[in-house]
Amino acid sequence: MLKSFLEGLDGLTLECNARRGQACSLKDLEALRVDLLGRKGKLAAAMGALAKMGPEDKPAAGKKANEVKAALTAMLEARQADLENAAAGDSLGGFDPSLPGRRPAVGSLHPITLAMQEICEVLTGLGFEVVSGPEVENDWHNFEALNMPPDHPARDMQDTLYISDRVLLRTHTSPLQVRTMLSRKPPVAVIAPGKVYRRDSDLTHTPMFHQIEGLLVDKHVSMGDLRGTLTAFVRQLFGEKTDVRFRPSFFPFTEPSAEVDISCCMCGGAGHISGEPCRVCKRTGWVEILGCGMVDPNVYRAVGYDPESVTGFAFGLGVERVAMLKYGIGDLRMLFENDVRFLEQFS
Ligand code: 2NL
Repeated sequence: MLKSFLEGLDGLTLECNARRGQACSLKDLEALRVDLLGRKGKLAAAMGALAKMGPEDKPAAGKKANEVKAALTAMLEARQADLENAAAGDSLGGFDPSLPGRRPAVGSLHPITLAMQEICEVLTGLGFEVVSGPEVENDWHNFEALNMPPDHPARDMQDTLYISDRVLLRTHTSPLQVRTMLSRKPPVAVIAPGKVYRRDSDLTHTPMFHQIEGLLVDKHVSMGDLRGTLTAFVRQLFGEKTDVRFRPSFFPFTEPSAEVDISCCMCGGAGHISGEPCRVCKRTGWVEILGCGMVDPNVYRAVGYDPESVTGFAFGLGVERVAMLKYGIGDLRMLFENDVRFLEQFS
């Protein structure tokens, strides 16, 4: 009799513990309290058995009944406190499930990629088509076809990264244009963006850098076309107010050749900013932006074009230089260190 009475009370404790977690409102909890502790509840029913017990069992049974009543009351009160806190917005130790989630960190494009994309967008808008090809090249596509004979100084081991006697890492993207001319008849209007490699490494040179070259070959292409095309290009890239000047220069693969300067985008061509000398253009008001020229007839001969019936222009520019000018980056090394604090400014 006593044993089953005590077991029944333990069962009541277990039941209360299980059911209080399922009570999700104060109303649910009150219903549970009435079911267990109410006047006609399960504990009251157990107490009915206590009255019928003999005097030898009554003290132990009564003591247990009081303990269970206290335990049930405490459990229900704890659950009530939880539910009241939840209603006040402070459930689960300050966790507020209605707050927005944390956004995962989102990366950004590298400034070189950004500059590359922007340059290609302007040039494709002017009618050029993007071509690509191998970074490992042979001597003929990289030098010979470009009017750079075997004794040309640029072929020196000092300047070029050779893989073997005749195989090398391309030193410019011109071999892409050579390959295009070999596989297509004129007219040709292509741009060749990509990585290029030189045996050079200091404050202002990296062994790998990025270049974009352009080539237009057709009948009756003139130096005036070159000037107009490149002026339109740099004005779209650096702003319509940009001044442009062409200086005579030399490249083995073009004749005549020129270098193009634009009015300094830092100081607006003044050479100084509020009295201080401009560090971008070194007080000259101009910055060099690309090299260009009319394609040398020897290049046409190498690729099987008739130099008597076609003319064309070509140009090349360094992407790192454009990125530094456009985004005001003062140090080339910033572009290669991959410091996240630098890179995340381009998102
Ligand atoms: C520079 C100068 C230049 C070219 C690249 C070229 C390509 C072919 C034929 C003729 Cl297939 N020319 N490319 C021409 C003039 C200049 O680049 O300063 N680049 C950073």
